[in-house]
Amino acid sequence: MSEHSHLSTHCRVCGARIGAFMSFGRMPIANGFLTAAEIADEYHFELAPAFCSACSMFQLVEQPQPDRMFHGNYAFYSSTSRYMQAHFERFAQAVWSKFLAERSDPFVVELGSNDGIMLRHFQARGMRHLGVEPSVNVAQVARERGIETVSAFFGRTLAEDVERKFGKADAILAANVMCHIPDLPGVAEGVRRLLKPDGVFIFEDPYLGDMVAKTSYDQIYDEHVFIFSAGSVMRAFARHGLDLVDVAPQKTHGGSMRYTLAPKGSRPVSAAVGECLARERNQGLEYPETYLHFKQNCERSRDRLMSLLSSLRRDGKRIVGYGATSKSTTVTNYCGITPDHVEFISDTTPIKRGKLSPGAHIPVRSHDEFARAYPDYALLFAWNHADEIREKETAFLAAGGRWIVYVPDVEVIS
Ligand code: DWN
Ligand code: ZN
Repeated sequence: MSEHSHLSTHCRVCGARIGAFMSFGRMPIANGFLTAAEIADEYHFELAPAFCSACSMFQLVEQPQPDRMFHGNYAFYSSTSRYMQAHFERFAQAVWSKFLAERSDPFVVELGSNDGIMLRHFQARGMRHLGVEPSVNVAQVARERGIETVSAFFGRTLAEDVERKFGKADAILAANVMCHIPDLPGVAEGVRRLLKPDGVFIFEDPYLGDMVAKTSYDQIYDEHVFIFSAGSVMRAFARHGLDLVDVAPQKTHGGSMRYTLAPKGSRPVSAAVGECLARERNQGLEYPETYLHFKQNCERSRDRLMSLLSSLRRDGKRIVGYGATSKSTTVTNYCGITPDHVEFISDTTPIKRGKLSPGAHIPVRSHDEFARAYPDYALLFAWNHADEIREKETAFLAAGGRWIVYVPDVEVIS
């Protein structure tokens, strides 16, 4: 903890003192795509993770103010991936059949409902539903689809408002949202108040076990103030009268975990919870030394990636990035990737195109530009969508193109 001891604070969950075990350096907002004129005012903060040895919560020491990250120009629209659309349809179906089908007039709330990718399946059943989404542009897309959405940050006060207006919820859902909210105790309290005594709270987020096993350090960026494990989730919510009753690993976002919580004592705890906790102990997720090892793995990954990119460029090869992901902001800025290494990043999201990537200032261009003159190498920043992307990019391979990946290892694949 020594070299970053100036970066210390208190655990957001249990209040114990925590210190950063490493720093990724000064970082911009991960989704802060910008124009050349905006470079001079680009905001930076120090991206440094810490592990709380008291409650085992993995968290950022410093996080920018939420309204710097989630606002009227939030650049990530959930529905950009076909796989994710299918995933959320399955998620909604599973919640419906397991918890809601037998109930009369159930009410479901989703925190961070984005463009309505999951709630639309409840709306299609004519169910009472409410999305809570602070980024007004994506919330507007949901509303246009007829999905009832409020643009606000969820917490105790909003939970009370929702309860007054709609009554208590049978299910509260959240996908890739809980790990974004610094006031986890406030949200847990809001959830406990809004949930019916026999209700369930189900959320999923990138999983610490996968991140450590795969050295996928690019899950660490401003928005992800926490990276959860079953152990840390169980302890954090027990403080607010919620039991962790089930866990289920997910393939999404490079390895996620779905957690099911319920008011204390209201449901049996599945065997999967105990098994997962045992796996986490074996993996060392509860021990601070694990994170010193993780730090060394990050440094090794960075050095290998940079030596590969530099040597390819020395040989005159063209390299283009694929997917201007939030994750890529950590990779480009931590590793020192510049427009000299990566000519541009191809991305299908209209709001990102024509802009520069945060910090590294690599131009973001349309997929058409990628396809117009295939580069020699594509650096797969959207590695979590690898199956979907490789399936549709067969022409790139046929033209002699190669993929560069860095999770779990730095590799060239064809
Ligand atoms: O937690 C979060 C996760 C769920 O989503 C948020 N904080 C923000 C976001 O993270 P991300 O930006 O790393 O997510 P993705 O899904 O890895 O981003 C994929 C990017 O790649 C998008 O900008 C769309 C783009 N893309 C593309 O250009 N062609 C994606 C696919 C599948 C493609 O074929
Ligand atoms: Zn703690």
